[in-house]
Amino acid sequence: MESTTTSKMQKKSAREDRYQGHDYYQLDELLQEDHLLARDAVRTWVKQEVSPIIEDYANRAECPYHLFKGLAEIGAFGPSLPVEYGGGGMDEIAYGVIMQELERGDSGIRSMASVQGSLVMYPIYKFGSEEQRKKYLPKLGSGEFIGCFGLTEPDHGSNPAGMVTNIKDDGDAYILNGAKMWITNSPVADLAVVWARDEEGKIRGLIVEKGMPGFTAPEIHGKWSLRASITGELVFEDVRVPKANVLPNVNSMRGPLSCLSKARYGIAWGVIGAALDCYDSALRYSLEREQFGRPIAGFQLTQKKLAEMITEITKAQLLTWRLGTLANQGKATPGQISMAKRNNVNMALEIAREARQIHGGMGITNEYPVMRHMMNLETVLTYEGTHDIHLLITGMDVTGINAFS
Ligand code: TGC
Ligand code: FAD
Repeated sequence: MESTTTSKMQKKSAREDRYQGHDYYQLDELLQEDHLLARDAVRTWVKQEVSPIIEDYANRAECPYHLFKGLAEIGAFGPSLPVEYGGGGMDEIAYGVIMQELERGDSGIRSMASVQGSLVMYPIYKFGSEEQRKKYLPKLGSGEFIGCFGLTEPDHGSNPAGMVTNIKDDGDAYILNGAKMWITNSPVADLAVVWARDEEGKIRGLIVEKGMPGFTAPEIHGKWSLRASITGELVFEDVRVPKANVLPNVNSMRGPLSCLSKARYGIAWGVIGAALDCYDSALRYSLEREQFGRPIAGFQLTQKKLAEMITEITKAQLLTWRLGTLANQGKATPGQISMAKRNNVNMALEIAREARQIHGGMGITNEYPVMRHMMNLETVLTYEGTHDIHLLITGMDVTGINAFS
């Protein structure tokens, strides 16, 4: 027989989402009306579509990819790409606040949007031919097609330039061989933007479509993190990819790395959402939970945690707002983006851990969002360049010396 506690917790897993946002430094005054409108629309959508189901999907390690269409409708795919190419025609700060609200719901939901917009639509827009743009971008922007991005390989993660996936010329096509690992959305994707080495050793980008003979995308199981996001491999065994599917305007690592810059920028904003959700939950819980005859929020040690959380969130918000302003002017450097990604993900992870402590034993349950955010953020700390790789990027930027190899 099901215990009362279990059934109560399962019912409560579709918890009420009481999040209202926190703006300690009145940073909303730095945002334009269209940013606030976009932010509030996505916040409402997350409350309606994500919060009621996310604990359940994460618990079952299942991806709610029925949300793809809704994400498209709220303009989450390529918010800063031109409208005629399936984007939202907004600026980089709008892109940032949208990612923040999505990741407030779940890092995996933000991942869906990051991959589709910044890692699939962006390279096709930036490096593709006009025919490729017209063929793929509207369908990706509307959520009719799901895309994925294949850079990481089993033996080349932090060092993607070492990739061994390769193409060989075969008349009107290339023959693609190799494998990619840890690819978000690959098992459900209609197409993959794949990076491979050509016979001259140059890095080329290809659009590989589902159903091409020799192409498979098996799912990776057993993740304790990003459980509501689907991850897989990409396996290529003599796949014949028409030359029309090769991105014509890129032939070096600058191509995939510039896509990463776009996505890392979105993550720097996104994780503030996860941090805010943890802070929000911890603040509310600490005011409601009593021990020793008073709310635990009244103890100095709890206040230290909460005060430090909102301080770090505010610093991260200021960092991303400035980064967004630079990005709008076309001046944000890869080094600045690395600094923001590294700082903000670490900040969010630390806040999730502190928030978990404030919730005591309840903090490990799915009645509160903190443990899910905490587990998700372990992935976010690693993908799109690990915490240490971003430190080395900053180190190289300030010293001029490469400490990678
Ligand atoms: P390096 O020699 O430094 O640079 C090669 C060329 O690229 C340029 N460049 C960049 N351009 C734009 N944005 C960036 N971030 C750039 N970084 C470098 C650079 O100026 C140069 O241009 P040119 O014209 O002189 O050729 O390249 P390297 O191969 O030595 O790279 C070094 C390193 C370690 C920084 C790089 O490999 C790296 O960032 N490694 C981390 C790997 C990584 O982040 N992988 C992410 C995979 S995708 C993913 O995780 C998706 S998760 C999605 C989700 O679910 O949200
Ligand atoms: P490694 O590179 O093997 O690193 C292991 C450890 O060694 C790390 O701590 C790292 O910091 C450290 N290290 C490595 N080199 C150095 C060095 N020079 N100096 C000091 N320390 C070093 N990739 C994609 O292409 N597309 C995707 O959609 C995608 N989605 C992902 C989704 C998930 C859930 C996960 C977990 C990963 C995803 N990735 C994706 C891959 C991700 O980008 C890589 O996991 C990441 O770049 C690290 O590579 P690795 O796992 O091979 O670790």
